[in-house]
Amino acid sequence: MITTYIGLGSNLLHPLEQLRNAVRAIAALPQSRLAAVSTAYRSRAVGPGEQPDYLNAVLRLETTLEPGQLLAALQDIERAQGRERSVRWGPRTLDLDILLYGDALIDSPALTIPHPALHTRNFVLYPLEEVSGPDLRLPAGDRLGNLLDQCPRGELAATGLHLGQ
Ligand code: ROI
Repeated sequence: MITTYIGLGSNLLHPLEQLRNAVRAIAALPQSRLAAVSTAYRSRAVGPGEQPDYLNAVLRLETTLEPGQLLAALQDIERAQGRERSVRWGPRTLDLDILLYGDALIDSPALTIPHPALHTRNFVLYPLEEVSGPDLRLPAGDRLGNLLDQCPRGELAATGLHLGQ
C-alpha cells in the first residue's frame, strides 16, 4: 500500500455536501482504504476576480492504485459532482488534487506530484497536518511542521465540521 494525501476543495452548490459526497466516493474506491479525513476549513478564494469562499480539507488514503489510475478515478468523481472545466482558477463544485503519493516525484503533462502549490497554501498545509502530523517529510525533505511555521494561518478558519468516516 502507498500512502497518498488528497486535497479537496469546493466553493459552489453547498460545499460541505460536495466534500462529504466526495469523501464517501473516495472511501469506495477499489484497492484503497480511507485512513483519515481532516475537518473542513473555510478559506478566501485564491485566484482572479470575485468568487465565493472555499471549503477545503485533506484526506489520507492507502492505495495500490497507480498514480494515473488514482487521478482518473478522482476526475470521475469530480465529473459525477458536476465539475466543469471552463475557467482556469474559476469557481468549482469539486476539486480533488493528489498532493502526495508516497515519496514519488512525478512531473508529467497530466500530473505533477507533489502538487506544485502544496508548500505555500495554508488551506492545504493546515488540514494536511491534521491527518499526517507535523513530522511528515515531503519528498524533497521538507518537514511539514517547518513549512507551517513559514505559512501564516491568515484568514483560514477551522470550521470544526467533520466530513464523515
Ligand atoms: N482557493 C481556495 N481558497 N481553495 C481552493 O481549493 C482553491 N482551489 C483553486 C483555486 C481556484 C486556485 N483557488 C482556491 O483551484
